[in-house]
Amino acid sequence: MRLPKYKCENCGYEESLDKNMYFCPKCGDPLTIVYEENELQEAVFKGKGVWRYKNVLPVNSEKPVTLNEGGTPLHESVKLYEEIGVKELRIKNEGLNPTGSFKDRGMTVGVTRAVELGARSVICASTGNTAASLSAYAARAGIKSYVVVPEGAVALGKLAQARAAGAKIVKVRGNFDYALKMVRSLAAKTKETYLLNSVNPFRIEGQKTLAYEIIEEYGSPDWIFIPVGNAGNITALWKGLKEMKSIGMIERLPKLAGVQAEGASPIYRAFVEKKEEIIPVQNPQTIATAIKIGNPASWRRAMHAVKESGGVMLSVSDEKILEYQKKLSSEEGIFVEPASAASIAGLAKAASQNLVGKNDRVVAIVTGNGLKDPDSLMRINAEEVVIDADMESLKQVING
Ligand code: AN7
Repeated sequence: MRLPKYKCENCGYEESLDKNMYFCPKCGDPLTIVYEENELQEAVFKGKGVWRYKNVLPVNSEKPVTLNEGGTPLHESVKLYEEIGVKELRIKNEGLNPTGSFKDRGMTVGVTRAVELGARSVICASTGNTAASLSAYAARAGIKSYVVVPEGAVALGKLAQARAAGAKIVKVRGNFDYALKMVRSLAAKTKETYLLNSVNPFRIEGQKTLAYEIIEEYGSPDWIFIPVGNAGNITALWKGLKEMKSIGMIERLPKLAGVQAEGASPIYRAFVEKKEEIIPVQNPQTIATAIKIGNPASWRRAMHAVKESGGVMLSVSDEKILEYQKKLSSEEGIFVEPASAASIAGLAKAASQNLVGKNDRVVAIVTGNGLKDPDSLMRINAEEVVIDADMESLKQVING
């Protein structure tokens, strides 16, 4: 069996996985890990979660750094599917991963690679969830983690997780894009620390198992809707789907819809304006702090995925994000953070524009747990009363 290797999907450069690399030395794009067709076709899946797909993951360790990530539920929509107007809607609940977001799928593989390389520390820039995930896996591996975050722009739950895990938290006076630029330059200049943003191809490999799980459980839907920030997850989703096709698990690939928040939507803009390059948003703004990203590192791969699938990029307002965050809870019982609700808000928009039809079977990815960022919910109208501590008052409430 031939081993997987690095490949640059932009310019075709190839290199052995023995080297520690993140970016193409020729064109600077993030590298991808590719397999020979027969490596994929001969793969056997057993067990549960991310490591069920061990045969198509690029690490050999018998003892991966794991918290039993993956294997998340694909909930059947009981109400929203009808309200939105599609035949079926399944909601893949990535907020039920060990640290509460999809990042864990990538971190179990990424931190296992870091340990294989003998790294003594790991680092990431983050809007919060990457930091929460990396610090937990680093703690488990017994190595130091550094998380570089935009000061004042990370949800409380995520910061609490990183604090508890013992990460060194570096707060930058600037947004996520500056933080990522800084850790990228650091990783290029030093071998001391291992970079675990989604520009790291091992992260993408772990995250592609999202696609494997959906296909094994549900087959190929007509559409998959996914929130987009730095564009790593949509890249991973498309890679996983294409691998499933080459294995012969599906005949037809779904269309992808990548959903950005209106105030942080450079890929969406390039898509609708049919531009070859994105124009980074200098000062991104959205209540969905997880996807408050103006210069997505993997934009080119995201754009390619969406176009190749025959899908679309969409943008949704903060108002719609909050509306569908509430609806996901009150109509489906699924509590997600604002960025996650972008996928459902995007689906509702696509259906209202007849991009998605009444006969379509749709999967929407919700990426992070609502407990991460409860602040946004404290601003909405909810059924809340304060009563005196006596039975009469309680009876009055119950009886109207
Ligand atoms: C809940 O944690 O970028 O398009 O630094 O936390 O792969 O970036 C988080 C991203 C969607 C977007 N939903 O995924 C970070 C970070 C949630 C997220 C995204 C993020 P990508």
